[in-house]
Amino acid sequence: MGKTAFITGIAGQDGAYLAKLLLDKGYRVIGGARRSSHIVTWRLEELGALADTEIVDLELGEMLNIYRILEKYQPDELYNLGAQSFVAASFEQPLYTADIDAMAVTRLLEAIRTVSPQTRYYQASTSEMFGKVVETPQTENTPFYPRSPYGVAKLYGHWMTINYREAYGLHTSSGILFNHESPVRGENFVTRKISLHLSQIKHGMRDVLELGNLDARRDWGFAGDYVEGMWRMVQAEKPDDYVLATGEAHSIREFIKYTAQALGMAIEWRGKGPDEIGIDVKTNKTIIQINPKYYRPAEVEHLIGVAEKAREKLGWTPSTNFRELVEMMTIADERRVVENRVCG
Ligand code: NAP
Ligand code: G4F
Repeated sequence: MGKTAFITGIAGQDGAYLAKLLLDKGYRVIGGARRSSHIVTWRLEELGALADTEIVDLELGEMLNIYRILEKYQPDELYNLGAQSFVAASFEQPLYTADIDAMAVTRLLEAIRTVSPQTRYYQASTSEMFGKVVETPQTENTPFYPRSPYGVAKLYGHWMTINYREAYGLHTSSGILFNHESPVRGENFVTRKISLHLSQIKHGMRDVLELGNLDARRDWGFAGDYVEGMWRMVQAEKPDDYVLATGEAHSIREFIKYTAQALGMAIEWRGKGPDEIGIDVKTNKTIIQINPKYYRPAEVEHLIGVAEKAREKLGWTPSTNFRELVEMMTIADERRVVENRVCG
């Protein structure tokens, strides 16, 4: 019999890629999704993982819901990917973010400790915990300095994961993952917003792309590579914490440049700060503007990670570079726009 894995946040980007990876490895995959008027299934469908994934109701705010799931399924592995994962929203909803991104980790770990202690646990930690970075590049040993309610909540979950490993001997690992993207990334995140909106502009379905800070730099990798790293952490004999990153950082401006190139467009920048605009060189129209509503109360300016420990101990390396990632996302979004398909 194959192993059973439970994935929280099955409806999200990483949930879909991980479900596909585990199904291909012969796992029984059970995914937790929030009960609402409809469950988001397009990502699983697009990756060909919907038919074989068992979806059950899971609200990470509900202790007994979590407890009953652990008691019933006794999974070999649990991947906690569910979260309020949008950094900007965490400034408006700090308490909700703390409940789902911090407290729910303790709910899961308590349920594992009580009714399913053999379950191996993966915690989706984040490079946002480095925030206002105290050293560059960042490794597992870099001190944390979170800059958003999201980063603070995730840091609590990270330390709880370590604490349950040390206190109770549970197999709990934490992946400190730098930004990872894909054609099924949520539309609010800056990469997908750019690939989708510029595709719509090219095909006359939108006039302007509105953005915030164009100078922020991120270490962007491909989600498909990163879920492989999660799985490798859980297979390791000893639980531990690992950075997954590409080791390259790029600005939002560069992401725009390469997206435009993939669409056969070119952008010319004029002006400064909130008055900066991006002009389509072919049509001479303003197609990019700054809207200060997208500025954050506290910004993370520059993240770049070193995944040397994951390479050495897990044999993990990313397979997709920045240019390939941008092209993959842009090609997928332009096709959706041309075919008039909504994926978001
Ligand atoms: P995502 O697309 O936003 O997926 C998160 C999932 O969590 C969504 O399906 C969401 O459900 C679910 N969720 C939210 N609140 C919930 C609740 N109260 N109860 C149950 N489920 C809930 O995020 P992702 O990009 O796949 O990221 C996966 C995990 O990795 C997250 O924990 C994120 O914080 C972390 N992370 C992501 C990155 C990255 O760059 N992608 C980097 C580092 C860490 P709905 O579909 O109903 O909204
Ligand atoms: O795409 P973002 O919203 O991602 P962010 O904040 O880096 O968070 C993502 O990565 C984290 C890992 O480091 C995850 F933990 C987290 O769950 C999430 O997946 O923003 C990236 C950058 C920011 O500096 C933001 O200020 O893009 C800048 N930006 C500029 N204009 C914008 C926009 N971000 C968004 N979402 N929308 C804009 O219009």
